[in-house]
Amino acid sequence: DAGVAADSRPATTVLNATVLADFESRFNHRPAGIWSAPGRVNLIGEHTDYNEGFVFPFAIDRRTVVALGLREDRIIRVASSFAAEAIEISLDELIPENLAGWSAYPLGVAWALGRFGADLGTVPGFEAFIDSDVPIGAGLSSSAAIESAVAVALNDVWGLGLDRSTLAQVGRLAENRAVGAPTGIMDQSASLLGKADGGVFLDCRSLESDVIPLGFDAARLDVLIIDTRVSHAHATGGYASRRASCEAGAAALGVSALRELGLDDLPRAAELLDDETFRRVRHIVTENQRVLDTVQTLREHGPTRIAELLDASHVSMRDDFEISIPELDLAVETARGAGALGARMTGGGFGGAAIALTPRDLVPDVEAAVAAAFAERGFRAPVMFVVHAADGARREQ
Ligand code: GAF
Repeated sequence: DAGVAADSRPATTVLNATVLADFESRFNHRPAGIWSAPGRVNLIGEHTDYNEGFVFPFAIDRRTVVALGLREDRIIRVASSFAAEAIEISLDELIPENLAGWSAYPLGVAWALGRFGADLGTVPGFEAFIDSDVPIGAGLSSSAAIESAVAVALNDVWGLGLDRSTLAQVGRLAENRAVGAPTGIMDQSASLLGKADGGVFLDCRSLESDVIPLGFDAARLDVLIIDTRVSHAHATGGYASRRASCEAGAAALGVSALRELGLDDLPRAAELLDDETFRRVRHIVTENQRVLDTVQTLREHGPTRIAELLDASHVSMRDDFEISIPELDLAVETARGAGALGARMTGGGFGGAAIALTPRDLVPDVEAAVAAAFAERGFRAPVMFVVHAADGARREQ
């Protein structure tokens, strides 16, 4: 597979070995085990999760790995390959206000488990070492991968018996309260519920989910990631303001969440709302419909036919929700011009990556065309690689 061969990321087995060695040299004993969780890419359904709508992401073959062992006291120590210093905190001091930086992700999960049944007054402390090959800041949910890996690890060693859907809520609570990003439930759900070659069709209101076979391999299609390397920050700015617009639109239209609106409601919304709020609402309503149409099309006609829905999703994010940037628009347009069947920005927006559903043989052509177009416009060179749908969080050893 040309796309994968060009990609020099270490396999999870390599990550497992290095994380084990790093844990042992940092903490001087063997961990209780090693757990991992993948990043995700969203195929379609953007900003619909916190509107209680539908999403259709898949877990990718890039993973975060955590080696973790229990202590006999109340101390937690976390270390990682992305920071020199280990962070230490007592379980007695574990509140969101005390957490900051990268360690807010793993420590936030430990705190959030306390809200979902763990008795933080009696559980033992632990040590953890984290490593990852999920690119950071590319919109591939490196943060949800950390949260999900730590959530499954602590669920095991603390003997909590929580199911995957609950662990996704734990990760989301950590992200919202400890990290301070007002995100929805999609990323953690994809990381925990994903399956090889399957997309996670999730109803973000009921939290019911279904894994739908993607069939990309049989159709000789690849999902090419085009990472613009323009970094995005969910905790501030545009993401929160889009969320606020959706809430204002729902309130003005008398519904508890935009999920309750269908295409038929748009004429009334156009009359009642200002132009900008209306366009925000229209994106959510049409995007929810596109998720449903994508799943149905996939089931009835296979993956080639979903391409036009991906294109329509990008136009809606560019023009109505206004979360795209020139680099993402260029990536999408160039990929389509060079043979991708459909393309869209993916994730929260304002930076990050686009995806291009591309016939496998044309992946090199699309990569070359996008690289040339970025150079011509004077944009920073993008990073491109193919991803495959992979299994969700699991115990490795
Ligand atoms: C980010 C958030 F974390 C998700 O919850 C989701 O809202 C997404 O942006 C946009 O679809 O990844």
